[in-house]
Amino acid sequence: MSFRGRLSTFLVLLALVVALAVYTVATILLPQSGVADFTSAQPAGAPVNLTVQTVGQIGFGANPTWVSYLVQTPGGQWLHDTTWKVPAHTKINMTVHQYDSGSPLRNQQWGKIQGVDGNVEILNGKPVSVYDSNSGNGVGHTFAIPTLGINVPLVGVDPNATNICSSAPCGSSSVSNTITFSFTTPGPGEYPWQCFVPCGLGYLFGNGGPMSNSNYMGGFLDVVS
Ligand SMILES: [Cu+2]
Repeated sequence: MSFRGRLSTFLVLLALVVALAVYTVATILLPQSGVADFTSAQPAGAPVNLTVQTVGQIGFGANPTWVSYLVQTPGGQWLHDTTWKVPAHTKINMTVHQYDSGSPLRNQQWGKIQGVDGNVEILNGKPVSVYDSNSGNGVGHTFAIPTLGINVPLVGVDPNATNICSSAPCGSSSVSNTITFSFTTPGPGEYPWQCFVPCGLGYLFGNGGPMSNSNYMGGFLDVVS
């Protein structure tokens, strides 16, 4: 084989190795984008466990400094995806791991837990029906589904903690608050959900960037029969 032939063979093989390495890193180490499908996660009619996390900066992708939600698939993988497919007329037991710091709410109404079972959230093991965001660490984000009347404030972590997560997916080594609540899905349809805290730092009134692009601070509950 000529030198040029060997060189081109070498370059093709090198490209394959590089592509394989990039693919491996992308598929194993980084959260995937895809469909978070909970329709067959549990037996039909059984409650669905839906676990998400909210992070102060996602740490990867096109906008690594943006705040974001991530969702955990039934298989345990974290996805950067805010459209969640769930069965109709089914209880959803939702867990939010909140890793971001907070601030007082612009509208104290968002501190009231509404539209979920008992109108309470369980914040680190304690039931809360109204959170006073002028106290403690304030509120980092909210989880709201306006068409279902759901509003849940996600309390902020200590901004002075030394172990604030700076890159998702965040884990138990980072400071967090755990918020759980339950609600029952209605009939089939697309139900938009969003955060109401203007958390798009650096954008006009905090409502640009992650607040006005999909897959960060808003998404859809894709309810199917
Ligand atoms: Cu937010």
